[in-house]
Amino acid sequence: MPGTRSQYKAKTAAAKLDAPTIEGIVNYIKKNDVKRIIVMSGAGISTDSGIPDFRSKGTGLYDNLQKFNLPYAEAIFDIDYFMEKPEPFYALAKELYPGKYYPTKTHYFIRLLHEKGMLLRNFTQNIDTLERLAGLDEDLIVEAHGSFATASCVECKNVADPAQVKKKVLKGEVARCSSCDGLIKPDITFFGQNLPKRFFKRLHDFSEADLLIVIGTSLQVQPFASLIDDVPDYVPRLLINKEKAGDHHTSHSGFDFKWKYGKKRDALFLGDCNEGVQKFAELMGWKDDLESLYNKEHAKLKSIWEAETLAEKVEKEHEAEEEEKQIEKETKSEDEKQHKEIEALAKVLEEKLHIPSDPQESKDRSNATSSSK
Ligand code: CNA
Repeated sequence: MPGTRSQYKAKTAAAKLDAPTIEGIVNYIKKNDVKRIIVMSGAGISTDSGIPDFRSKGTGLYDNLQKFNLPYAEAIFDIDYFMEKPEPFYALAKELYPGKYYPTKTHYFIRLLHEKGMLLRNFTQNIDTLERLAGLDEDLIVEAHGSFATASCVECKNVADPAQVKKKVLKGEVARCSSCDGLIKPDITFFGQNLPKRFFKRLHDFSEADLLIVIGTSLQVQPFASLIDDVPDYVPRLLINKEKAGDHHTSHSGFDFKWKYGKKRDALFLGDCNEGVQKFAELMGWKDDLESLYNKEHAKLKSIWEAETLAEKVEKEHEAEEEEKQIEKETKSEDEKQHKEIEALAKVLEEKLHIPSDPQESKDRSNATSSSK
């Protein structure tokens, strides 16, 4: 049921920020019963874990694709190009594959929002699965561009065994379908492909949000970028990013950081996202919560990965030992075989040349031969 005009006006008045900053947003949260925050995130929240983003000058993937000899940078994520030449994507996938990257403070900040009962949903463009790794429930995440978590055949759509795909990717080899030999592709959305069904199913979340936080994205990929306009007009929006994005000077609607039209609902933190969320947490009185959640979970993951690395090392050593034993066994049986062959040959020669196998007999025979002369 839509509300009345006065309700709408009341909401609009309440939503006005007293400053276009994180402080302004935190004051708004404290004054209002904010419980349905949507976080829209992008590659910028994972750069601190070591995964490059697309567009950062110098460090972004698009500035570092020369080795793949692509016709244009985006081709590496283009479905038509992939069908023709999957190798560059697979080479890149090896570098980006989940498993050795830790979630950042920003990922844990999103989880903290949930633990504080304030997160409605995290719409992420990221494919690195770090939100899951940070312990956020799957139900709270919308992976708008898919992820590396699953993979399927581009021809017959059969779901591939994730362990097999991982093995192939880490070896830098192209995975093929076991039933039709078609190309296997991790279920990340390429240019030219539809977004996952779940993305469209959850779009109505935006009309229920009471705050939008956009972190670490250049807001250049559609339709994701225009979701910032899907929250109601009275809902405040905060961008935390190293550069301005989604500014209404560069797109039709978008953010209005200058408050030129008096909406007073957009706020900006220009800088590193981990610093931004730390400031946010501090102003909310959650500084220690964020710190301890990050430290605890980071240490937990570290010990799991160290144990896994150790187990892999032991397994590899065991495999190497087994291989060595096998080679030794084969060499031994080869030696025995040769020995037997030599013995058999010697026997044939003895018989042909009438050489006695007993050396004494040979001596006797030679003595006999010389005395008879
Ligand atoms: P993008 O276009 O590369 O933009 C990233 C934005 O983040 C830029 O505006 C940067 O200035 C900003 N940024 C980078 N580091 C930080 C930081 N530490 N603190 C604050 N801001 C920072 O990436 P988008 O996410 O906007 O583009 C969408 C693409 C990127 C999606 O299709 C993703 O699949 C794709 N992508 C994902 C990953 C990943 O999963 N980690 C990595 C690379 C690309």
